[in-house]
Amino acid sequence: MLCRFTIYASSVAPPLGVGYTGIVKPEHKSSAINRLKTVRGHLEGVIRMVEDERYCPDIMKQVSALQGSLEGVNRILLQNHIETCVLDHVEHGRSEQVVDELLETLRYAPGLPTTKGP
Ligand SMILES: [Cu+2]
Repeated sequence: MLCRFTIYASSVAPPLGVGYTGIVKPEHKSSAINRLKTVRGHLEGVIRMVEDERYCPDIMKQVSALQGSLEGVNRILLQNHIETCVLDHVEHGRSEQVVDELLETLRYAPGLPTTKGP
């Protein structure tokens, strides 16, 4: 796997994500894109529902389905991130930073534990 760090003009290591383009496994990329395109089509339908003044709970049900679909995209991205970027950062001696970033990233993945208490 190629490291995709770009050259950073400093002797100080940049924050994670700065100068880093990310690494996307082809299967995760196609899965995320396909799901996002499905969401886009679904969203157009929900917009039409609002324009047509459909029954509110019916619209809310569709919005909830969209949220679930988007959370699925985030799960794919999280899996990809762990399998690629996180391992890459660990290999480059940035374990402590990547753990902090990962705990922050988990906030975007509902249903998974976070560092925040109840
Ligand atoms: Cu990543």
